[in-house]
Amino acid sequence: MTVESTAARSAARRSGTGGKRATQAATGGKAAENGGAETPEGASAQGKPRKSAAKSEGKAPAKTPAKGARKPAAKSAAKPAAKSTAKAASKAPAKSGSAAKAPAKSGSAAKAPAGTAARTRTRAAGTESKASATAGANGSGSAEPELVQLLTPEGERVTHPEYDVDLSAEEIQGLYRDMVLTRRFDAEATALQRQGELGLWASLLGQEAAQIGSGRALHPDDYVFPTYREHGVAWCRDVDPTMLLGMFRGVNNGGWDPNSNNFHLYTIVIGSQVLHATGYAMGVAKDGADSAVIAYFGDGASSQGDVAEAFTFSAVYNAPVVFFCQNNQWAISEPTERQSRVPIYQRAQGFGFPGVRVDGNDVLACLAVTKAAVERARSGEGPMLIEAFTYRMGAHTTSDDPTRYRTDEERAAWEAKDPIQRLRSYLENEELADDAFFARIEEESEAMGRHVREAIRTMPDPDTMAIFENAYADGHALVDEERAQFAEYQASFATESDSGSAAVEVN
Ligand SMILES: Cc1ncc(C[n+]2csc(CCOP(=O)(O)OP(=O)(O)O)c2C)c(N)n1
Ligand SMILES: [Mg+2]
Repeated sequence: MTVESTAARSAARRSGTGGKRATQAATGGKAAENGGAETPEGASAQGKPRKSAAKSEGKAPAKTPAKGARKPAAKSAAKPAAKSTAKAASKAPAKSGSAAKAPAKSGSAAKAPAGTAARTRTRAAGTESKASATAGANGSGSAEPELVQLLTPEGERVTHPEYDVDLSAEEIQGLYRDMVLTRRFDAEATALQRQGELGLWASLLGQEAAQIGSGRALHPDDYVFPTYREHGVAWCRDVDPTMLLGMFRGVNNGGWDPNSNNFHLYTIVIGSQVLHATGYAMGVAKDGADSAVIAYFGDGASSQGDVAEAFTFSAVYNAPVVFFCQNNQWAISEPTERQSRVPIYQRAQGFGFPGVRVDGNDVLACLAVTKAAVERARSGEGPMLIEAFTYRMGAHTTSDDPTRYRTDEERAAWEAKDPIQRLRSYLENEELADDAFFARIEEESEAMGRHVREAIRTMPDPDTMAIFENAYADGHALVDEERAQFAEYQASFATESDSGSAAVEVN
């Protein structure tokens, strides 16, 4: 496990900005305070229209705008008259200092291969600059690949030669609404865990764009295989958010019927759902159906044998499956550098299908790339790997303490690339949404919070004997024995008043 020194941690904490701005963006109310903030490095790497675009191997249908061109605002929609007052704030000068000065000290650097220390520093400063990434973890001396991006961290619309989306203002507003409500649901669930209402929660904070962008690219008849963090994708599949809480409260084994929304149950066994998705996709192909399958997994899961097997089978059988890897930079306390010597998306090449890295904090880019990948799968062109380059802003789960292994500077650098604030800046700058819209979303977000709290507190406890159900389809002698033992144990708690004798009344 990577544990940095106490001194480095306190230095980092002193100069960090903490999680305040992300929370503000979540509620929409003060989100403008976060607008446009970016580290100098981030600004130079990502903050201007692209001169060149990532050369992805995924040959998706291109709408081919002029290379590097600034994109005109979204297509027709009733433009709100009033400019949001947040606009000025969103042009605030970059708040940067701490990230640049951050002591990029990590206990792992000393033990890591030569390239790793340089890369860790690069990441801690929040830059994806080519120069510093050259000595990257892959050790090959090749430059860090660019991301497919359609919206810069400052909220400026840019183009890409291979991927694009053409959305109305209402559709873009819809993506914003999805992300804000998902974040609010997630924040509520985290709070409920802290109040003892849930046993555990795995937050998606920071990964909203990756999940909403990819989730909204799917058709109803496509099938989704999630991990345990895909709350935003579940939202896109119309799974009742409160259903997601049951398993984390320990009152059911999943909570929803996967076939109602084509959204499989959450999977905790890392990477296993990627194989399930591949098998399912092979079945779809055998049926001659024209739907696609998408498997979500993390950077850590990419090291699992299951994922490699899934890649092999999907390639050989040309299965209609999209592998959507959310590289949130950490697998609990292990950084991505410990998972792969090459960028994750490049692994696809060795298996014989295309891979592409997309800015996972850019909802438009995630939508465009996933749309292209599922179309490709549907039309019989086989699998594709998407690496959504993003960041887990919170802890791995509520049982984790990320201050043990990562710096506040790293988190702050990613906070400046917040997916919700970025889209808000775009909506405001292009006058695609007015104050009334943001106020409505804020109200809806509050209502969502109330609904979730109410739902969890009134969620019925299961019959404790139900734990023995569904272990074997036809029953099993050992389970029968354990059931009997447990029933006896439960009965031992019966009070005298339960049995109706010698009850003593106390006034
Ligand atoms: C097969 C298996 N091994 C180990 C674990 C313990 N574990 C739970 S989450 C996790 C890290 C997963 O990281 P990543 O795939 O990057 O997903 P993230 O949590 O970052 O979304 C591990 C090792 C597990 N659940 N299953
Ligand atoms: Mg991860």
